[in-house]
Amino acid sequence: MDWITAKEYEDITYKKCNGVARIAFNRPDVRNAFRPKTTAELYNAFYDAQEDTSIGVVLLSAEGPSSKDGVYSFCSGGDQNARGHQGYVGEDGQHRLNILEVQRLIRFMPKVVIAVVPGWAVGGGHSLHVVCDLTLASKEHAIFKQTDADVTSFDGGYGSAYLAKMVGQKKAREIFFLGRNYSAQDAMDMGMVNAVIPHAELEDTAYEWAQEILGKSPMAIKMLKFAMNLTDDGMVGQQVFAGEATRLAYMTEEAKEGRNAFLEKRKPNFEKKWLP
Ligand code: S0N
Repeated sequence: MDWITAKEYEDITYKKCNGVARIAFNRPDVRNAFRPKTTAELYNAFYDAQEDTSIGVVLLSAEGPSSKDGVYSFCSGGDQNARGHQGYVGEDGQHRLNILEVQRLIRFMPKVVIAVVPGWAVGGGHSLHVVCDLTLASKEHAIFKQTDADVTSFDGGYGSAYLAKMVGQKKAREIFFLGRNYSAQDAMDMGMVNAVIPHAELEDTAYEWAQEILGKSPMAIKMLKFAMNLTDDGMVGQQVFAGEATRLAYMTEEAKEGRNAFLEKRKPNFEKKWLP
């Protein structure tokens, strides 16, 4: 694999290779906690991947291990040093909750996003893996944990409610109310991880899964993602799915006739093709 750096950032790395984008947290000494700069960079990179028509799959991974103690992490959530009284405070002094914008971009982007979890996935980092389409986890080092109730910084959206759809109500409540550590195998048994992978093979396996997905119909993958999102996303889910239905309609002769008739100031001739 010849990963090429797509853009230089401070808190993340961003690379591309053969239709795959890899976005990785790069603050391993603080267990890859995100501060406002991190979330702004994540949003920027995810948006670039969304807009790049050569990219079909995005890996959300993490650099590491920590230079201090050799521990691997995916993400430990919001950086508690940056937490103010109304959100996380950036260099501009504003209080933001902009990880939620990153979550929405992952959720609604018409491409598959795979969480590649090499170590700790905690708090808002746990929520990020939940919102990704698939999760692959390191057999030896991945640990899943919800500390939101310990630090009064809780995700009442996808991180908890969607998790409950994924693992069931009782397990989701256990994860949040007790805040225990779960191994990659525990997480797979609960249904929130797709595969447990030996650590040394994790990144290569994620790339292979991405290549397998890239062999499928882009249209089908996109419509299936949006269809599976729809029931949990209410009117926004319908809007996203319906937008793609409109795009498909644009491709028909009927739609071209509708547009042309308007531009040519004449009545449209739809040839009365009312399919059964
Ligand atoms: C990850 C844990 C369990 C790892 O434990 P371990 O291995 O014992 O390491 P530590 O010694 O604790 O940590 C090593 C160094 O890393 C620093 N550090 C770790 N996590 C953070 C962090 N989140 N913020 C800042 N620093 C962190 C440690 O301080 C230590 O530094 P040194 O070496 O200098 O001592 C363990 O570290 C842990 O429990 N971490 C905290 C996890 C946590 O509580 N995270 C926040 C939980 N809440 C959220 O993330 C919710 C945020 C969110 O998504 C959200 C939700 C709704 C609305 C908005 C938002 C939003 O964020 O915008």
